[in-house]
Amino acid sequence: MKTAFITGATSGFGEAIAYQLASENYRLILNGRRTDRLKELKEKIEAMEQTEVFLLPFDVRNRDEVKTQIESLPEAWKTIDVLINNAGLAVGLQAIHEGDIDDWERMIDTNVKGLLYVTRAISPGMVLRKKGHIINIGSIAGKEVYPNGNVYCGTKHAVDALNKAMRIDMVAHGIKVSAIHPGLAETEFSVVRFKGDEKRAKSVYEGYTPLFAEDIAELCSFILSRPDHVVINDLVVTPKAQANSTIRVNES
Ligand code: NDP
Ligand code: 8X3
Repeated sequence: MKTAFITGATSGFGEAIAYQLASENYRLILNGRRTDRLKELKEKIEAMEQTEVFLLPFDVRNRDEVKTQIESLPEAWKTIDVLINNAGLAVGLQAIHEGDIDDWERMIDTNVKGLLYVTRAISPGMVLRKKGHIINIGSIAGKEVYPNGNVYCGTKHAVDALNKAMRIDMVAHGIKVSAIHPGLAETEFSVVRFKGDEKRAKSVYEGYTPLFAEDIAELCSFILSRPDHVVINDLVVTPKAQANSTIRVNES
């Protein structure tokens, strides 16, 4: 039975990936900051599937906490086969001269530094075992930039670069590295971006069918289920109504 470690499993993609991989008999180590949600998820998954869930709540921005929490995993949970670097967020949507620097720090600390801290703690074990698969959740915002997306796009371009860099560093150790770059997907992403403004968040997904978290979970499953000799490097996925970061049509 393989073990997958998922960051940001309390909602959206991370939660859907947890259900998907549980249904495929992975044992799961689930991370996020909201422990109540993690506990609920563990109960639901263990009731539905023949698998085990270990909860490891921490804030990926806290360098010391990331290291000590991952080091504290019981022996039976230390062999991590799959790391899904998913925790991330956008905060704010403002022109560069009007942006809130605290928002910028949150995005950079979570999306870039947090992903690095977790990868630094988990990848040495994969290298030792010469086995493992890292999936980085990037974004279409890591492939293109769009008005007022400045710093979020910057962080996701960094994830794109790190995904390529990790694959170069890991190839000699037999570890696969893949990325999924989704376009517009209805999760809690926009509620977080617009700081709890549910109405504004909902309006982002009106007039067309967006991606759903389950779509991304299925892609994860596809990437992980390729034969050993095959690596999906990079996967960009949008809703049918979206051509790129700036062109999106209404569907009637
Ligand atoms: P959600 O807001 O639904 O989920 C984000 C998850 O990240 C939550 O579980 C949250 O958990 C976790 N998280 C955020 N900050 C931290 C932190 N500091 N430490 C630990 N966990 C954290 O959004 P999505 O599911 O949509 O987002 C998942 C990833 O997908 C992100 O990297 C996002 O940038 C990316 N993405 C999203 C797209 C979209 O349109 N939805 C499109 C492209 C990419 P908690 O708050 O409990 O800590
Ligand atoms: C989320 C997709 O287009 O809102 O990464 O940046 S987008």
